[in-house]
Amino acid sequence: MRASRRRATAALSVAACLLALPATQSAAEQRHGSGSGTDRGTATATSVYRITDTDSRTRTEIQRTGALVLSLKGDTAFVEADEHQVRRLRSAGMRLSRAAAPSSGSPHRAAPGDFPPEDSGYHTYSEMTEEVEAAATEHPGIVDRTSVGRSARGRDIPAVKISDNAGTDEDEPEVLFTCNQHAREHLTAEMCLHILRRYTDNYGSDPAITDTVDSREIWVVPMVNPDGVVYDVGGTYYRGWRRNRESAPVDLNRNWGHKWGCCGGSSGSPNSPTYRGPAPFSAPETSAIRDFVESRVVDGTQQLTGHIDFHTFSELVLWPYGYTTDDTAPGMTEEEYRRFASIGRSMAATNGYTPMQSSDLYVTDGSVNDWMWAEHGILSFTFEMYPSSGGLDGFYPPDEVIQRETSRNDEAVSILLEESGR
Ligand code: 0X9
Ligand code: CA
Ligand code: CA
Ligand code: CA
Ligand code: ZN
Repeated sequence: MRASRRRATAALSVAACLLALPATQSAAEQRHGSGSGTDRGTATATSVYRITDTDSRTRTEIQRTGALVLSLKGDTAFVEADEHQVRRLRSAGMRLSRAAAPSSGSPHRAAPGDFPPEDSGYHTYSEMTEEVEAAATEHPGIVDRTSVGRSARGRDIPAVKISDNAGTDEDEPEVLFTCNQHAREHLTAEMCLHILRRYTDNYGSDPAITDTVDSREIWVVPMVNPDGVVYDVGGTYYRGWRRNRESAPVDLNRNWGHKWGCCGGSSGSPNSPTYRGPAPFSAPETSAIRDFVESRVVDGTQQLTGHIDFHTFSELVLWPYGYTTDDTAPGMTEEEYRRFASIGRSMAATNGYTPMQSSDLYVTDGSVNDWMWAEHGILSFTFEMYPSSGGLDGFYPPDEVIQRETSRNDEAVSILLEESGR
C-alpha cells in the first residue's frame, strides 16, 4: 500500500472540522487548491460534480459557463464548477450530483516549492533541468540540450534534441513532444522525461530504439509552463493551478493562433480558467514554442512531421480539429482526417486510451493541435494520460504510478515516430 493512509487520515480530520461549516468546498478540494486561490481569479469556491448523459454539445455548453470538464467516463462528465455555474447548468436542464470528495491529497510538505515527500518521484522544475543536463552529459553524441526561450517570469524553457549527430541539423524527419502546458498536470513532465531516458539509455543496446534515434530528430520540451508548475507546488498544498503566471494568467492551450477565440471554445474573461489571453500568442510560453516550430522550417519545408502534446487526465487520444465538430474543414480533407483517425486509433489500441476527435470531448479554440496541423501540417495529437476519471485528485496521482503510466505510452510514441517518416 502506498503512503495514502496518513493523507486519508489527515483528510478525514479536516473534513470533520469542516462539517460544521457551510459546505461550499470539501476539505479535500481545499487541499487541492480549488476555490479561492486557484486560477479562477475570483474567490469563488468550486466543487466537483458528476453530470450524466453528456455529449460534445452539452460539454461545450458546460465549458462556456466557465466550468471545467475534468474528465469523461462514457457519457458521464466530471465537472469543476462554482455555485453560480452550477445554477446556470441546472437551469439549462442538466442534472448535477456532487462527486465524492477525493480520497487522497497532499499533506503539509517538508519544503514549500517541492513535492511532498511521498510524491518525491515527481520532478520539480529544477530537478527537470538537472535531468536534462545529465542526459546531455551522459550521452553527448545523441543529446543536444537547447532552449525554446523564457517563461513570463523569466524561467528558461529547456528543450532536448535526441538524434545521432545531435549537434548537426540532418535531413531526418523531426518529431516534437511537449508536456505540462497545464501546470497541475505533473504526470506529463514525467512522460517527457521518460521519453528522453528511453531514447538515450537504450541507444546502442536496443536495435529498434537505435534505429529510431539514427533516423529521426526527436525534440522534447518537458515543461512548457514552468512558472505554473513552480506555483502549483509552491504552497502548503497543491494549488490545482492550470494556467501560466502572467498578471492576467492565460490558459496556454487557448492561446495558439489558429482560429483563436473563434468559436466559444475559450473565454475572454481573465477570471476564467480557460482565458485565451488578449491576443493569439500573447503568452511568452506559447510564442516561444511557436518560434521554435517556425525555426524548423528549412528552405520552405517544415521539418517537424509529428507531435504529441501530453495532458492529464481521462486516458484519451485526441486529434484536430478542436474548434469545430466537423470532421473536415479548411486544411483538413477527408483523407487527412482518416489518417488522423487511423493513427489515433492504432495508438489508442496500444495504451487502452479512448480515441476521438478533440471536439468530441468539447470544443476548444486556440489549442495547440489545431495550429500545428493547420499552419504547419504537423501530425499533432493530444494525449490525456492517467487516470481515466475522477475529480481534482486526478491531477495528483501518487508517484508510484509514474513508471507504469509513462511506459504505457511507449508503443504509441513508437507509432508516432514511425508514422512521422511517411
Ligand atoms: O482543455 C484542454 O486544453 C485539454 N484538456 S485538459 O483537461 N488537460 O485541460 C483538452 C484539449 C483537447 N482539445 C479539445 N478538447 N478540443
Ligand atoms: Ca509515493
Ligand atoms: Ca541525426
Ligand atoms: Ca533536420
Ligand atoms: Zn491539460
